[in-house]
Amino acid sequence: MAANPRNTQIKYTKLFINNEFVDAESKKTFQVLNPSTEKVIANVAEGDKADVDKAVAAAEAAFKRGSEWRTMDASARGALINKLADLMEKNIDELAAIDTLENGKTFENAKIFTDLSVKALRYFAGYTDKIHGKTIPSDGPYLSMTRQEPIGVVAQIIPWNYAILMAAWKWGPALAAGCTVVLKPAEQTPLGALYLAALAKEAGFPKGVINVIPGYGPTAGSALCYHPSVRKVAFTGSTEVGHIIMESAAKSNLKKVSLELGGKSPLVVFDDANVDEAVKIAAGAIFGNHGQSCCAGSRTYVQARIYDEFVKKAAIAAEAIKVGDPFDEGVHQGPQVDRVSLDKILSMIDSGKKQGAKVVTGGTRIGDVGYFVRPTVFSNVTDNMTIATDEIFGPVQSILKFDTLEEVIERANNTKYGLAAGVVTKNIDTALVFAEAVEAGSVWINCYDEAMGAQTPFGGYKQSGIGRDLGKDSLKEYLEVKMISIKLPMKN
Ligand code: TXE
Repeated sequence: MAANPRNTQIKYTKLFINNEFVDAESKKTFQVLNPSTEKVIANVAEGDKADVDKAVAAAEAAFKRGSEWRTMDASARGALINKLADLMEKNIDELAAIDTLENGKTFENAKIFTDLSVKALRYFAGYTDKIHGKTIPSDGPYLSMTRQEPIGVVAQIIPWNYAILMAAWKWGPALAAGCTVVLKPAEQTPLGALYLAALAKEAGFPKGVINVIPGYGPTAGSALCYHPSVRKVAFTGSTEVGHIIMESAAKSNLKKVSLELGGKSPLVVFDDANVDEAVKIAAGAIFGNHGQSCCAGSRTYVQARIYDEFVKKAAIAAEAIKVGDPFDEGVHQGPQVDRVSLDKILSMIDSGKKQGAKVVTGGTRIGDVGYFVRPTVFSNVTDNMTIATDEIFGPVQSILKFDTLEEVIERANNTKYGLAAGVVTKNIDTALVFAEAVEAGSVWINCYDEAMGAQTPFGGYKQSGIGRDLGKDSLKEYLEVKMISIKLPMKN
């Protein structure tokens, strides 16, 4: 690890197949940029169909009956996952520096999320020898039981916003279940996953159990989704690509699909709340990770009586966010991940202005090098404005006004998404009625985005997804249930 984390050397830039770093068959590479400087950090091997075929073949061989992985004791599998977690912990600064270099999140946050990744792996390591079936009272003289078996070769396609955390969220349950994996990291952030692959090799995972293929979605990603030997695809990313992934699964081998997609999550502030506290929760909900969070609280509903005060204080909170070099101490917000994202955010801000919302603060890019956006607060937002319906994925808070609980429940649910929601109130009845009525996979009361540890399931209703990451619920995404019945001489 370099003394200055900005100078961290990039060691791994090739595809990881069968425990070896190899060039792409095509020998093609693509550039990974530092979003703070727009300079090239590394040229990375660009995987495509031929490489996916190799990686899937390696994962298939590793999953074959009698292989080292299949015959390994479940507890030993847990020990291996824990060993990987140990190595991540040992290299936490270097991993976090890579995350900051390629993604732009603050170094401080990158360390927090790497630590959460370690914890996620440890959580699933503990499950390896606790995955078991049932005995069932069938009719007749039979003993019936179930086995929970690994589904097989799994493709995992992840985004760039929490590159290391997403890899850990996906690997943890898949490896605990006994699957083998081919991971395709996002094209913006392949370096963290490649570093993790090197650590997995060092930990002692048998060859072929973990493979990493950097590359683009429509090429490498699509090849994985159409591959006839892939039994399951786990995806985190946009709702648009979620549709494409289901279609590929349907058109190929009906592989299982789990999807964690976009959101437009409501955070509802009632007028009995402490306004300062509510402003803080709402700012954290939308500005955390530069707004690049699928569960960001991107529709802030505030009850009419406290609306003006809330807006004023929200602007002050946004202005207090220090934007700058993500390696600098005290900086809260680095750059957005790439030019495409920057342009999308700026055009959404523009649409907000054109459709009649009021910019209370921010609304512009900062500087002309790096993809920095001033934390932005819109007031006078109405439900049909694009900034209230579409995912912005940037540091843009949209504040809407409401009057009653019934009204806000209906408006909160009036979206194709259903990932998360929050409510701030001192009234337990209000909080629980809202929490039950809102169509969302996660609901936070008097907090937001908290307790996102390995223990709690995470995923969406409606077009925010299918299935769950984390928690015990995520394991079943990687398991098949086999029923075995044995004829007995008599009914006991
Ligand atoms: O997502 P994509 P992008 C949302 C957010 C963001 C928008 C676009 O609103 O502004 O999506 O971001 C791979 N077959 N979220 O373009 O394209 C791709 O290579 C198979 C929400 O980054 O969905 C990458 O690895 N794979 C989200 C991954 O999908 C394909 C996080 C995500 O990229 C593919 C990110 C294809 N045809 C963006 N096309 C969240 N839920 O957190 C792309 N990919």
